[in-house]
Amino acid sequence: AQGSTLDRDSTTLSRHVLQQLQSFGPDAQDLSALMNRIALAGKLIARRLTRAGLVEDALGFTGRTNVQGESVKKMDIYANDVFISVFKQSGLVCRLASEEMDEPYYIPENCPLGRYTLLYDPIDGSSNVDINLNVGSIFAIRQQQGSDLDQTASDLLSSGRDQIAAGYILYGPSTVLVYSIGHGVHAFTLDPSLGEFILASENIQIPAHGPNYSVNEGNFWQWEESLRDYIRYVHRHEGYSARYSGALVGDFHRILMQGGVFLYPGSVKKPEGKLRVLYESAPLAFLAEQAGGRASTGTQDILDVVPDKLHARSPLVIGSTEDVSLVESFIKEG
Ligand code: AHM
Ligand code: MG
Repeated sequence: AQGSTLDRDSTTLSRHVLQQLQSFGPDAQDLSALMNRIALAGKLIARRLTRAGLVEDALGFTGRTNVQGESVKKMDIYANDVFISVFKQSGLVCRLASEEMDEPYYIPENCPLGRYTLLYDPIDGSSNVDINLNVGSIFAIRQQQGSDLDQTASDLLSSGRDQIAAGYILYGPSTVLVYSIGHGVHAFTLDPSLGEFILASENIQIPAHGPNYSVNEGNFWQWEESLRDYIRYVHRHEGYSARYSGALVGDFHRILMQGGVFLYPGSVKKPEGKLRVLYESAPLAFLAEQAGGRASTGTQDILDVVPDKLHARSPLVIGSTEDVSLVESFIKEG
């Protein structure tokens, strides 16, 4: 028994990525280095969050608003800078694009040779930070297309099928990193005493149907009638559980592990909804499909959406295949 515990503890994230890549791909060294850097970012952010109530300048707002007009929190900026900092001198990433930056950030010493772009939401669900509830970071890796010498980053406006890796870090009671490089979805738990992410579940499959439905029903009267009909359907049928934390990563993690559906639909006034395609919806859609689930705008697969700008939004319906299809069937009829 001791042997198997040791074997499990020895399956670290970096070993896992290397094993995957030995069997599946040529860019092994690069992707393994990228994942190690992302893991380091996760550890740094987790450490800061754990102490947020104790250290000065960790909680509350900066007084600034971001490109989307949202108030920026100190933790948003800290986490945004962590990702930039861990990729400096990596030689791999020339550009980073995030929710907190109007334009992509170029790391001059990595350009133009750095072949990858990191897209990320440094702290997703940041309204949870000040009340000590779970938040997450979302990331996607894309291969840079062309030289982008004029720094327009126009090659990023392409579909989610161009992602080569995606994942998230969930800062909950424990810190969990979930990733896919296109060969299944795997979850790791941070062992703080080792400072390593240790394999927790391999090849996760979303059940075809699940009990959870996760949506901000406070928006009920702002939705199209067809969507309200779906909610009415849920209310009239047994077996559903409402679960909504206000942090997408946590809500999606529940759906990934237990099945069901998460929705952030458009409203009559904001048909695009709230969530951003490139660094929120598309990375999670990549994971959902890799886990045998689905992600849709309601009328189209999220991975087929081609954003028209860096911070473009789209409605999101994600989770178990049967539950996503049910939502789509209401939208189609409406
Ligand atoms: P954020 O990245 O600015 O925190 O916004 C995204 C978050 C998601 O985590 C969450 O699902 C959603 O916004 C909650 O929005 P609402 O409060 O409108 O329900
Ligand atoms: Mg977000």
